[in-house]
Amino acid sequence: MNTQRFVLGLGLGLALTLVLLGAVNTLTGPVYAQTGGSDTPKEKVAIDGSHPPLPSPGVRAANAANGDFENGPDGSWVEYSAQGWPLVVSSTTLSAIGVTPHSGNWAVWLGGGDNEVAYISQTLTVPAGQSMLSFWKWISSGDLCGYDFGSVRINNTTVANLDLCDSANTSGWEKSTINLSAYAGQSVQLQIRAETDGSLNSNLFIDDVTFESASYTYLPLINKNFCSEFPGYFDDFSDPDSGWYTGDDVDHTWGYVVENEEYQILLKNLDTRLLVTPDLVLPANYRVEVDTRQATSNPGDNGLVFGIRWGTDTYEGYTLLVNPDDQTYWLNKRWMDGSDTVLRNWLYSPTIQRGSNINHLRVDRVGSTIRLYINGTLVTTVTDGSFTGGGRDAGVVAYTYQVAPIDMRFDNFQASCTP
Ligand SMILES: [Ca+2]
Ligand SMILES: [Ca+2]
Ligand SMILES: [Ca+2]
Repeated sequence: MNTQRFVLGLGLGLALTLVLLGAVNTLTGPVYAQTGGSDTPKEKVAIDGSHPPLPSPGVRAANAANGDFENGPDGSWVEYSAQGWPLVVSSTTLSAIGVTPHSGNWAVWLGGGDNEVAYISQTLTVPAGQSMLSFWKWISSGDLCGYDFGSVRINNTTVANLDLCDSANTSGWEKSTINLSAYAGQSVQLQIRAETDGSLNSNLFIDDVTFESASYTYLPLINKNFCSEFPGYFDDFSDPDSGWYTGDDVDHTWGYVVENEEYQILLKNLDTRLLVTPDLVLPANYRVEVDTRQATSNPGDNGLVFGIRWGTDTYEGYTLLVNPDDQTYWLNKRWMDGSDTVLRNWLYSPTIQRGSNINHLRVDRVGSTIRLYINGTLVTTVTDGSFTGGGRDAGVVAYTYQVAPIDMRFDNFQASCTP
């Protein structure tokens, strides 16, 4: 999806049927009271289990053009060689030197001679949900370290160095991954480069340049609460270029509302829902909070997602929804296979502001404990050992409920450490 990572239409996979009076009977607190409403049992929107279509394909398709080089030298990549050599080369050329492309029949050959400066470059948008640049490299050098160099540059700033020397030889294809989340959502110039000195040859072969989800890189950080390495995240949406996804399709519109300095999820039809994240890499213990409101009188559900880990066209994590119409909240966890486990099933809380008033939602995740706060009041504490460890993502979400369209707004989205 992702955005992959960042935007996905959701399917609950469960029929969410709620009889409010039944739920109220289980409460020991205030009796359910709803002014202007009906005491007759209501149903949440029944979900038929089918997934709504994913948001527009453009959201997730922002990979490098001709990233596998299978179109040959089609101009997608600028090629520069001080020696005037072609850089996107075919397997015919490569097989002569014992190299097989990582994919297909084409790859990039940088270096291969003395006093060479060579690079391929392309202007592209770093996908906000898939800001991990990945590529396959093959280093073959006869030099000592310190003379020939490879690098990856963004806007002519080096973001990664590759030593081209004997002790760095890969003896085959090896994958590199570089975190470009600092550039998420931005149009940048990507350059992959090699420079050689006056003796002892070095080669850098490149293939399959693409972007991936940051979640693939979380493994080494599991169980490490790298709070000191997490600077915190805050967005008041005053800058419409702050990197959140924007888009529009038949069921959803998502993006900045510039005049209000808010982020919007507009759901146009029933049985639709959307979650969006800014591609966070959270520490193991964290706090996520946001201000939510429904901008029209049409009621729906809005909330937070957290503990998110993205897969290919799917994700796992928690969803907190608040319904400002009937002052209820719901917490579930969704597994990577799309199944759900409901942890709190539409419980009433008088702290939830009704109508179009702002609700401040906050989740504290500490170890296996989840605390949910609404407008500063602790409404529930959940012990659940799933989706723990560092490296997970969080964001905002909206669901339709009974009527469409609904227009949900989000502001002051914040993530911070809770050591
Ligand atoms: Ca290829
Ligand atoms: Ca050299
Ligand atoms: Ca704002």
